[in-house]
Amino acid sequence: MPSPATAPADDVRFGPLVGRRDDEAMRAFRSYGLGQFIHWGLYSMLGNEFEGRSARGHAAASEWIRQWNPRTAPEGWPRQYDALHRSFDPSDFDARRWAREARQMGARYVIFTTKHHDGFAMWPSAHSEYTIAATPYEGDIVGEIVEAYAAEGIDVFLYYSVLEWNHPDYMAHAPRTAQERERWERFLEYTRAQLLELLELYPQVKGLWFDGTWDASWVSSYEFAYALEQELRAAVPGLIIGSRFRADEHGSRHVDSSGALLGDYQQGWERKLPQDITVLDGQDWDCVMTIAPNGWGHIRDTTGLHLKSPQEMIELLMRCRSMNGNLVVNIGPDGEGRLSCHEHEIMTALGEWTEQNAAAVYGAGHVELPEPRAGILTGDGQRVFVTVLAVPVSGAIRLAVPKDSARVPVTARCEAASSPELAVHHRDVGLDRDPMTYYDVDLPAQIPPGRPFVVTVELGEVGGSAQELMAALT
Ligand code: FHN
Repeated sequence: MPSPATAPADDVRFGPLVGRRDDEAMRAFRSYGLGQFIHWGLYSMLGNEFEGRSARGHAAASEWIRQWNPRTAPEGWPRQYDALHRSFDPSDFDARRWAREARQMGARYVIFTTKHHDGFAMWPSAHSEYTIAATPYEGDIVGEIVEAYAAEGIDVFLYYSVLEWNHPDYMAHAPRTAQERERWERFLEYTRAQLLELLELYPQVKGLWFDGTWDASWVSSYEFAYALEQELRAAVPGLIIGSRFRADEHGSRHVDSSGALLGDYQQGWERKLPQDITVLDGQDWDCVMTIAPNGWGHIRDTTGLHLKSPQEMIELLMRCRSMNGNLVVNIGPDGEGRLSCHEHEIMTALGEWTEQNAAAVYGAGHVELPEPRAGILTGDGQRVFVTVLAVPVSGAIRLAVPKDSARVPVTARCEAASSPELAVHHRDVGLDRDPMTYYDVDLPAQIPPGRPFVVTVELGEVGGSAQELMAALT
């Protein structure tokens, strides 16, 4: 998110390495529309409980269960947690099935947790003993995910947490003594080695999604991180790195102290959306979203938690698109590799919806018109798409268009209706000195039940033949 600039650009030496990119990879990023986030690791085996005791309210989130408050944690915690890998053997894991379902959901990119804050590597890293290679599972989970998703045409981003709870060399504070500096240097080298290893093993990845980069130790390592970002970008040309990776020398994160974005896109939108497009300062962005209020890893017992409905997810998706962002919907498979019924329901609904309304989602973005009360606007230059969330009692949606606009609504359709053609009427109902004029689109007599639906409005020249025809009809 933008934060106030506190220094002129000249005072920032460790600011952005690249400015706003317009290469193929970033153009693809801008049109992804919908993504899938997968939080999967040892915490997935627990589902936020251990031996019948719930960690809800005692740890920040289900994937944070290792940090269970010691006052209420089970005996021997977190040692018990650190031994979970000995029985990690997901019998139902099928990367190809996940990838197929992600494609059917309409996801164009996936972000997969290679290593969360517990430090466990889901690939057989040569730089750690605490990896998938030390489990009964005989496979490389990251490798399987990368291959399966890429085969479905879904771009892969690797999530990587710098912060590690149980690494002997990790510390949250900036190193103070010579001994701490030595430990921290070792940790930095280990981080660098793992990241380069990931890119070497899986060169088809399109991006790295960093997390756990807020501690003072990492923030103060800005010079190291700056050099490492250069190395990572050189290792995979076109690699996308968001704004969570590193701070500048003044400790500013996401944007540097002069206000410039630190990375290829703004990565700060987590479980919340910008109020409106002006907040975004023209930055590329995505929003990562949980289905439960919080909790990215599997939650076995969701009793009493509000799980977002398919309708809510569709609305969030279209709000993101209306502000040129992507929505990334998180799933937290269980320790066997199974998704919950609700996750399936959300994915199926998104799939049906994005398939029917692809034009409104993928190639479309912000429209410089006031949003109608009925719903959300996206557009592609030729067309305006209204995602209708609330049907007006008038039975029509009203679009406001500047009076001097060269292109105005001429025809409209609703593919979800039994008779898709909709009438468009020019309404001269402006207020005194109103710079806008108004167009009403009659909604279908039979409103498609239970879901938001899209009305596609074709724009044409003022007074063009289509508009004259409409005028004759109305
Ligand atoms: O602490 C993590 C959390 O567990 C989760 O991975 C999210 C995903 O964006 N990131 C961190 C909090 O910002």
